[in-house]
Amino acid sequence: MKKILLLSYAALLLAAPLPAQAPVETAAQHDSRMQWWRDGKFGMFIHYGLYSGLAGELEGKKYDGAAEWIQAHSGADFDTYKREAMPRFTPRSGMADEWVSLAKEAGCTYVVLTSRHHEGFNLFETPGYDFNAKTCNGIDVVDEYVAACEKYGLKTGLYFSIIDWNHPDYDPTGSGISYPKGNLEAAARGERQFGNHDRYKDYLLTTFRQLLDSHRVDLIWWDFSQPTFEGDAAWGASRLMKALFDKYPMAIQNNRLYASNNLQHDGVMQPTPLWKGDYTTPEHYIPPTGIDGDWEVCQTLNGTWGYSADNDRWKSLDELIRELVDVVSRGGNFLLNIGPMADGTVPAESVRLFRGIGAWMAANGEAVYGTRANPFDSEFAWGRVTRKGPDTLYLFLYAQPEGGIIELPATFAAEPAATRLTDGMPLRIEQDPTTGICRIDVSSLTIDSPAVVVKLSGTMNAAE
Ligand code: FHN
Repeated sequence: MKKILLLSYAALLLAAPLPAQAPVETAAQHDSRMQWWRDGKFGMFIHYGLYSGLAGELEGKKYDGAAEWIQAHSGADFDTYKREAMPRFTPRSGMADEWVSLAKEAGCTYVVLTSRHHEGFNLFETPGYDFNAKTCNGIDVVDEYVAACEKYGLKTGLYFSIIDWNHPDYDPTGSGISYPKGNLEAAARGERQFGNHDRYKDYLLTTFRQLLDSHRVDLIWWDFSQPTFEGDAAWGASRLMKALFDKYPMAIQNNRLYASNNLQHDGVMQPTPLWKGDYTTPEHYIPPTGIDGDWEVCQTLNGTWGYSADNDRWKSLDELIRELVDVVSRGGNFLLNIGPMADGTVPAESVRLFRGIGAWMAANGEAVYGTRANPFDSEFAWGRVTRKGPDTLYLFLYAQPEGGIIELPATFAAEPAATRLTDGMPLRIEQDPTTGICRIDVSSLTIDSPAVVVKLSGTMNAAE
């Protein structure tokens, strides 16, 4: 595979002066590389960094909203931020095992940990740059995390912030992204420099290579770009992508080395062209009709990615399970976040919710893993649909349909069978070839979970 990719790179470079972007591969090679991710469906996102110790409070002032943005929201300069945050950040050996074990229990098939967030603090050893957890706290958090993913058999994802509010060469002026006011003022006083953004891009590539050389990854979650600040001009995107695929040709990457409407909360999001990344990343938003191509919704449990001590706006278990089903039935993946505390402890409510999802997934995961989107033209008032191969549908009942009868605009080559997924209880089903309607009597089912699943086995005839 790697030889094919490298030859493809060579062909690309010879054929056009364009920088090498994402892998040049056939559709079949792309499908093979994406297979585990497309089938895996459900991942855990982990936001852990210096901000976790601050927990939404800095210099005695509380900041609502995204706790991992507290330096930008407070305007603290680098020295103030380090002075306040470092003593409160107390990573504990063994915490990563707890995170990944919880992900496994919840039914996640992959995990994505912030290896570095916008504060620029690396959770892995970065020789030549001391602002990292190994130097400061004696623990390479990413080392322990990758080992835990291996131990529990989950795919290893790493989030890699390309934004860096504290690196001396990072130049925020091109990005228009919120930047710690204190650092701008320090630069005005000549106490810090930026503007040599090319040197920052070199640092970014060096640091990314250090990450890859010491840790095996299956997925990179870049974050994030703006229309005015993206790609090679902002980050040296081609070099970063090449570094990834030279080392791990089967790895997967998201689309955020380039700007995209990830934060859009209405309408139809644009799919990602493959040279910009492998999938689109709607955030805190479930596209009502999905997105063409591969896509993944990232979502929090309570509105903030990093740990916030005062935030108790937790979602309900039912709400989260239905979000998972909504996403998967529309053809997407669901990446659900935890924000561990200062020492890596997972907040009790996060543990409860993930375990609750795990209990539902243990009984119904067959209807999620390895499935593809609802094959029908629209959704149904009673719930959602997924499809597995040519001859299996899964119907997720959020509520009883009118009259206790599900009507599907489908007929089947032979007599189909319908059963309750959890125990195989048979349900009455009939199809009417003249009307093209299949009816399933679900009146006997009690809707005693966020989604009760009916398995429909039969080879669907092509839609008339
Ligand atoms: O700025 C980050 C934010 O802190 C968080 O990491 C999210 C997760 O998708 N990404 C960026 C906002 O889009």
